[in-house]
Amino acid sequence: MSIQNRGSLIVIEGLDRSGKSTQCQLLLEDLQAKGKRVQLYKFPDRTTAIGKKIDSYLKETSQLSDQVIHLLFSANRWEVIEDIQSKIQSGTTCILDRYAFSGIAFSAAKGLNWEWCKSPDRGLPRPDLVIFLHVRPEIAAKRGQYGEERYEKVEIQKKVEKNFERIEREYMEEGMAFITLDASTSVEAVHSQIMNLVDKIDTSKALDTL
Ligand code: Z5A
Ligand code: MG
Repeated sequence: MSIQNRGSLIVIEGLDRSGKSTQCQLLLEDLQAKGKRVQLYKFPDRTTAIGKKIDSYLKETSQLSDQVIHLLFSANRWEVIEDIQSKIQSGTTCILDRYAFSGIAFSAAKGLNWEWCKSPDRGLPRPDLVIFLHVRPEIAAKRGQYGEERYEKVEIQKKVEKNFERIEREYMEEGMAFITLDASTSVEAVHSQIMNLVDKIDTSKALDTL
């Protein structure tokens, strides 16, 4: 199959409760309604053996060192990446609900070295488009289920927000389409901005790596 027929790789990132999963689902349904082949992946994928360890860490029923949990989040991406790559090659668009950028932003917020945080995800496919949903942590904290898991505290989210700003700067300098959207508006308004960006993706180039 020629590169022109490959699917695109779209990542939705954002702070906690910024509406990532809501928007991923709407994007999936919209693309499916247009007759496209599309698959949604969520990170962390809590269904695998590694994912179950991550889930218990997030629910604070187990403790792990900062380095170990960082590597587990990365391993949780590597364990499905062959599947994602083959889907893309066969023309299926893949939507990722969080990706390596969350890994860097959260682990660096705990004080881990920036470059060390980036290194285990090097070699993963580079997205065609990253959309970062921005909501002020104080507003996100008022949304459903906030505060139930380990990182759902406004102080941590503020550090994570700063780290995402740095991530955006660094990857944009490398030419990545990393776009921040104001996600404090309505679900429909955010969705229509996402569709505008997705419509402009150019899949004529081969996917690069992170
Ligand atoms: N983490 C990490 O440390 N390292 C990594 O490598 C990765 C992740 C991949 C769990 O992630 C934690 O793992 C996360 C980062 C860390 N910790 N934190 N914080 P997760 O993705 O599994 O977390 P989650 O439990 O799914 O929450 P979430 O993804 O942050 O929520 P969301 O997907 O962004 O939001 P939502 O579920 O779509 O919506 C939340 C609520 O807001 C819901 O009631 C909606 O109806 C409502 N909502 C949505 N949109 C709107 C608008 N526009 N207006 C008003 N209300 C809205
Ligand atoms: Mg979610």
